[in-house]
Amino acid sequence: MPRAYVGLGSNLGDRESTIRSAVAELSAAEGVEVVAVSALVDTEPVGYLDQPRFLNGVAALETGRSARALLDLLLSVEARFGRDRAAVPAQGPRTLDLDLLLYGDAEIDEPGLRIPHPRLHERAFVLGPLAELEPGLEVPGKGSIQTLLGGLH
Ligand code: PH2
Ligand code: MG
Ligand code: MG
Repeated sequence: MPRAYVGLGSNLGDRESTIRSAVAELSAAEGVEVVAVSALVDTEPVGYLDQPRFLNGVAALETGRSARALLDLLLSVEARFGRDRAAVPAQGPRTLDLDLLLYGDAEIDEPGLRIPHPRLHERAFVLGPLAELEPGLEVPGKGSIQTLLGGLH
């Protein structure tokens, strides 16, 4: 079964409780086993700066679902936790953000589904938790997680 990594983010409401509940929903979903969750870290907003601080982490999953079916699950969990994609700018505040970062060693470029996640390699709040879970990780098409982390400084 492929191992997938999901970025966890929240900057509205009770951030930790939302993220923990969302991870529990992923665990309960058919065809998904949550095998590890990184530490959750408090981070400065990146990109769109005028918004509250985020809590970020990464979950490692084993899944029998296709990448597309996993993405659909992530979007449905986001929606259940009150994320309204129409209400705020794309990079703006949200109760819950679940990003499909990696799906095994797949490289996918389809409408709505790009893997590895296109901004993964430039975001410390993703690379740090990924390296905590899998220090020897290779990001398809981008190189080792350690090299990517080193390149941020
Ligand atoms: N997500 C964004 C934009 N900026 N900044 C931090 N620190 N954490 C995020 O998860 C984040 C962000 C869009 O998805
Ligand atoms: Mg997202
Ligand atoms: Mg995101």
